[in-house]
Amino acid sequence: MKITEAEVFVCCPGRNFVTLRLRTDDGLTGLGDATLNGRELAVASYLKDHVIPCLIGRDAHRIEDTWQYLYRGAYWRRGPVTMTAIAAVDVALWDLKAKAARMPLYQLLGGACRSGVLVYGHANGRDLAHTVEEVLRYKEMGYRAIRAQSGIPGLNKVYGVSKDALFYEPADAALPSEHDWDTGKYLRHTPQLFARVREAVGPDIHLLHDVHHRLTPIEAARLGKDLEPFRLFWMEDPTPAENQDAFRLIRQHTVTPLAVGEVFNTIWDCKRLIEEQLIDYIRATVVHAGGITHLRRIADFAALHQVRTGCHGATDLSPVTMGAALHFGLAVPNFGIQEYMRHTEETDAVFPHAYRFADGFLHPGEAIGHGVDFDETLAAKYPYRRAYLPVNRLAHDGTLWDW
Ligand code: KDG
Ligand code: MG
Repeated sequence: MKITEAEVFVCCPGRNFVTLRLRTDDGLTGLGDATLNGRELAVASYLKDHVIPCLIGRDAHRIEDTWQYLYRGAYWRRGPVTMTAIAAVDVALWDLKAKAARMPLYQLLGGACRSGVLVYGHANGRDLAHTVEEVLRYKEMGYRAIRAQSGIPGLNKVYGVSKDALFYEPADAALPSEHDWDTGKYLRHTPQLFARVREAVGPDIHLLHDVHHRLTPIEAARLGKDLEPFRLFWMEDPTPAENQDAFRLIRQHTVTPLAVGEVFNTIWDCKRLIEEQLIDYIRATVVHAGGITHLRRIADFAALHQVRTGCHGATDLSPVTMGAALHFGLAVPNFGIQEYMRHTEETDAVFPHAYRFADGFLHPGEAIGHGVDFDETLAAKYPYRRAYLPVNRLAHDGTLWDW
């Protein structure tokens, strides 16, 4: 099964996506997602200019060897652009192998370990009352796990609070929009939010919250402590994780479970966090952490330390990634939860897929491969539009802050 053709498509059906399509001499096609939010064209160029010339003529069955070839062979290792490009090739190759075997991908990964993939949805509101309403709406739709984010009185624009009911899009402008931040207001508001939400949904719904890297370690420790009575499933990205020791400090103060890693690219980014059991869930994902081949390695390492998976699944991860992540989530032993932000109808039409939501779970379906397709003709109607993630500034003096 030799690779005869490789093409990169950049399209914007509601938001930007980069898609890699490989074709083989026996007429099969495999798809990989190469979307890196706000930096899409860098990955498209990395693939077109540097990776594709090395792929033509290679044996598509040699997935691990191709991974090593692209990772070690490039000499320049790691980083979001490189690892997203490698992921796109890797997922396309797994898709091809599963199609050649005429099996759904999860069967090649060892078969199902569970009946479905538990997902969490995103409820976000302008204020406390609106957020409670949104959480109840998600409960009504069948979700068993719900992330809650709320606007904060006195702040203009805050991460995680969107205009649309179901589709949340942080890359919302042709130049970065500006968000406000005030740690004191946030630390006072968030425990009130979860007190209201927990009271409204009862004890059985899993509740999650994303801090989005905006606290210092000691502030995060305070928040974790204040949220303990509401028994969160996790507190996500409490502080930036470049300094992995920061998590030891948070851990010393709170039993609120911690999740981190949506911006991680390799096992090296999470090594200390996992081996010292400083986190509970690892959020690295198929598309930004080197594909299924590398994510499996991270998950196996995490399993040794009782850390479970909690893969990133925002709208900027295309349906191709969602499909691949669901096969992975069905088969991986130490699965925790999968994020599921619904895509727009335009996106779903460009990427027809076999996965389905029912009763709080997603199932990847029984189509061969990863079960996600790409409508090239329809995609051509949605050309790339430059879109940036926002920046965050302290409200009182404009200092640039983490977001
Ligand atoms: O591209 C960035 C988004 O994917 C990210 O901001 C979403 O934090 C996020 C999440 O938890 O889904
Ligand atoms: Mg997040």
